Amino acid sequence: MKILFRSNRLCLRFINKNYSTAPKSLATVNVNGKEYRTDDYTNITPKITSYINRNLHLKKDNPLSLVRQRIVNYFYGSFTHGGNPSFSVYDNLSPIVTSRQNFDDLLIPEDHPSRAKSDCYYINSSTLLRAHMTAHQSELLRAGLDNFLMIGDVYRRDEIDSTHFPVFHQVDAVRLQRKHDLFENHPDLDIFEPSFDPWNPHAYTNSISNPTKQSCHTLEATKLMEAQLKNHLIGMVKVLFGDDIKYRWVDAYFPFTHPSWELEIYYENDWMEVLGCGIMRNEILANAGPNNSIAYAFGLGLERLAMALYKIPDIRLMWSTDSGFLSQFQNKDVNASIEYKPVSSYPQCTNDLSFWLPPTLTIDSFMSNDFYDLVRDIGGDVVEQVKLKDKFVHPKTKKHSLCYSIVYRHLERTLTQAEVNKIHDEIARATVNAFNVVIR
Ligand code: FA5
Ligand code: MG
Repeated sequence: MKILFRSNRLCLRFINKNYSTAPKSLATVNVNGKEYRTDDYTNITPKITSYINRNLHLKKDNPLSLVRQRIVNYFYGSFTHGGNPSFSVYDNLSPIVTSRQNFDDLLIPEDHPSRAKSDCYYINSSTLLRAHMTAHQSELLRAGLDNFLMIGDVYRRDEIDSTHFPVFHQVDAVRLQRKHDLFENHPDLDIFEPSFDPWNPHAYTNSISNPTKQSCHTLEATKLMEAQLKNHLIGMVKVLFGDDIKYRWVDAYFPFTHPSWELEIYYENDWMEVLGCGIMRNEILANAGPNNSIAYAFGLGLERLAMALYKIPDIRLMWSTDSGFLSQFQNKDVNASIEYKPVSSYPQCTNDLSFWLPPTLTIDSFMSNDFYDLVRDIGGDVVEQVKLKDKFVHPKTKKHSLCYSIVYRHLERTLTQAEVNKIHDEIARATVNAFNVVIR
């Protein structure tokens, strides 16, 4: 899943039955040393639980940590207040959050596809592994903060390839301004339209039907915030990649910002989305406390930036504990230019898996993310990619069939065909058990 909050995500996924690798018979599950009750939402797997506390973003020699430090330095250096950095940094917040934090506080509608079991790792219906760092925005605003960065690991059920992993890292930020900060030299200008009373925000229905601004905000405040937001982010990208970096802004949609944009950079002959951002919905600020203010927010992916910056070809390498990988980032100045050199490239091994779906399932209703989780649980990190190779409906029996290619490759040694076959057979057996399919 590349885009969590685009409005055009298919809702079709909702109607399907979910496969979960979690042991259903248990009434509780232990996550990070704490027992949680399970229910029909529980789909967190032991494999996923094992990533909690790895904290790659804080490990000294990990490329993610180098990029994190450069971003933090940029924000510390660019914004000071009386000589002190005006941004505070939270990089140690627990990834276990409530659905209120991850969704409700951010105005994400009840039926929004990003809440689906097929997209998130739920501990139970009210608790999940955060799917984005924005989950902490409201609690930090409630605590009285106005300029802050939230950095950590996020969890999403997703496809498998060189740029997707179910655990990745985000830097999220909020920068809040009051009238006297924003319009220091223009006391005649205001944040809010005269029809909106910031001291009584709930008496007003804030509309986002105008693409340029929220109805409660003035055009001047929105445009000034947009200019600051874009300048700050382009400044950051230039500090990382140099002044010549090619970039473009794309209009976007997030339930918690309006207007919203995504920033893409040109990398390896293609545009790559690196962050989402926008002007925070005023309802979120009003609910969390700081009225009479306007804020921008953004969220970026550390892996994408690290891959582009250090020319790291595969996202799984970030998790490597191999000294051949880590030594390339060891004892380096955070600003050093580093180009990753593959330690060695081991051969791939591709095995196909074809099966007939049971009469209750069709090609469209088969939950591919459930299948990907199963493959990952059994194959572990030697699974480099799973791709749908073929779909077929039998003309007579009308039975549906799918064929997936599973690409196996170890990052640190050569896999033998016998080893791969053993894993592949296990995946086939588990697929039969989980989905009631018949192997072709
Ligand atoms: C979000 O997660 C929003 N919370 C970002 C945001 C915050 C918008 C605050 C507005 C205000 P999105 O799903 O697009 O949005 O992810 C943000 C970034 O995370 C992406 O631009 C990308 O850099 C990174 N990202 C998303 N999915 C993956 C993935 N599967 N693997 C690696 N990086 C990813
Ligand atoms: Mg996106």
